[in-house]
Amino acid sequence: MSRLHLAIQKKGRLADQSRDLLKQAGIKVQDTKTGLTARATNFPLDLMLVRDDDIPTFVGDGVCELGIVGLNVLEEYRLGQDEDDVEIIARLGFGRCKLMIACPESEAFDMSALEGKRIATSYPRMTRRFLAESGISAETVTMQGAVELAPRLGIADYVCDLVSSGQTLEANGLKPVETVLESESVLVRTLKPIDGAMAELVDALKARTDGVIATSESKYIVLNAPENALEDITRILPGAEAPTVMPLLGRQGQVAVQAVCQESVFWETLEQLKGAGARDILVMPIEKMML
Ligand code: PRT
Ligand code: ZN
Repeated sequence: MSRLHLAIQKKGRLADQSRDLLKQAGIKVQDTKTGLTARATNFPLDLMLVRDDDIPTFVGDGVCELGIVGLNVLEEYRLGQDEDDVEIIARLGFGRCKLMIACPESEAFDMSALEGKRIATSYPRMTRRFLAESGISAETVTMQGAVELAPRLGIADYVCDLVSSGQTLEANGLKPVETVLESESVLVRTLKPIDGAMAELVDALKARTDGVIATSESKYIVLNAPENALEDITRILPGAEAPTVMPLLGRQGQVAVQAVCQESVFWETLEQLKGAGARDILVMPIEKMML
């Protein structure tokens, strides 16, 4: 019987969350013996545990049908290919960060300042594309790590690097000024032909991960309200289509409302619902969902 191959990061920022996603999708993974592969015991799936930079190549070559990788790594890879051999099939919402141009903290930055300057980055193709699209001619200096040190070392004037909290830039006297890419982890699939049985497994795995992503944000909400407040209440419920409305026994003009909210439900939402006339509001997590 065919088995799917999924490439994930072995160690690093995406490793735990990639494994958590599989766990939430009900897939149990055996401890690895070789350190290179790991086998799922209740789904026909083998994991390839690799460096994140190698994931697009594994998937592009068709060695793995699927991979989980940062959009930043994927885009840089794609820009180096003549033809796409990998496609994104889901955005996973973790590993969020931005690829940004940063300049010395004291500088009053303006895009034209980049003209003729040197920019240190681990993402030369994306940086060059950004510069070209902005009509700037500047030089990129490719570094594999410690990019934030480049201005202080006199290697470059600016940097183009990943930022999440911004602490690393700040500690190096730099500030982020322009966004080149907004990144998060994505599930990718090979564009190499795969046989029908394998394609079915890809769909089955994707249906499960889609369900996990949908439930992580979704909540089930139940409340009572006067019938004449229904219009307002439906408008306030975040991402809820066609809520169920039922009469309340013995309470004329009052109804119970049930809905699946596909977006986060905040305290502010509950306050607004109460303000619109809702009472006895319950918000419950959804354990599983198949769309
Ligand atoms: O060994 P391997 O090659 O697999 O791992 P790696 O060292 O290349 O990557 P890793 O584990 O650091 O990151 C994997 C992926 O996580 C990246 O490709 C991004 O998609 C994502 N990600 C999310 C980040 C960050 N946030 C991030 N903050 N990757 C790197 N950083 C760096 C950033 O460049 C800065 O230097 O972390 C530092 C701290 O960031 P601040 O802004 O919070 O200070
Ligand atoms: Zn890497």
